Amino acid sequence: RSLSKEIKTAGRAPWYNFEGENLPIYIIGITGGSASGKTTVAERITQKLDVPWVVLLSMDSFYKVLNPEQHALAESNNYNFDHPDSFDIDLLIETLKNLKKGIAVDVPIYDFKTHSRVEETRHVYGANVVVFEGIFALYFEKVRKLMDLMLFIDTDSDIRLARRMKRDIAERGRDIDGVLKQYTRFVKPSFEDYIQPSKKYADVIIPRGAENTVALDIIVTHIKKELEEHDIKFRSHIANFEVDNDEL
Ligand code: UZR
Ligand code: MG
Repeated sequence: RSLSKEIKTAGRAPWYNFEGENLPIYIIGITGGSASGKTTVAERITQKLDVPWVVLLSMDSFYKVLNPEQHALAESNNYNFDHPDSFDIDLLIETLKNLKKGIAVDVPIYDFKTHSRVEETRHVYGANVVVFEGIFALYFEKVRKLMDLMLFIDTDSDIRLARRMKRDIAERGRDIDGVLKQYTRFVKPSFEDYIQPSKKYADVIIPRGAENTVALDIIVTHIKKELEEHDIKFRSHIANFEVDNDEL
């Protein structure tokens, strides 16, 4: 009897074992300053991992819905989107905890134009690996406790500002003055007060970001090794199960 056949006939998703217990789900947290390359690194890791169920989660999905007053502030670039309080951390923790247990989740889709959640959600069935990226991915202790691997992307602030400028002007309809104002008022202080200090929790610090292919290779090799160890535990569990069955 092949293992994969058993899983199929058992009619369960592969992140459960035969006793219906959850297999360990591996959660990777990626942080770094704005425009450091978090999203790109998360995508590269996802591509290179080559396991069936990898889910990419962005902290952007967990922005709080703004009330009319905050909405007005946001319209005039006076709302601080770079503060830990602007995220719905309870929902984030609930989502990560459910994924960790192999339970399907509905991830909100945030619309930056209306500063609210659109009606549809992104239904995520479950995963073997979750890659979670965001400016405060390593900031909250309760979130860190759910992580199996924590990465900090260390990209120079001049490079980050240049990228942020390009991105915000090209994709977010901002102008130079607006970007610089937001950067000095919110983005830079947030990096210094909250993001940079979260570096101390990282298992690995990646200089430069996605262009650092050596770092990415080393990290992916490590994750694959960890996953294999999980898998070996899984297989030996199945082996014991079969021996018990034969004895009956
Ligand atoms: P990263 N942000 C936007 O401005 N618009 C969006 O649609 C999504 C995000 C900004 C957000 C924060 N603040 O500074 C930054 N604002 O993106 C974090 N306003 O995202 O880590 O990708 O730079
Ligand atoms: Mg991003």
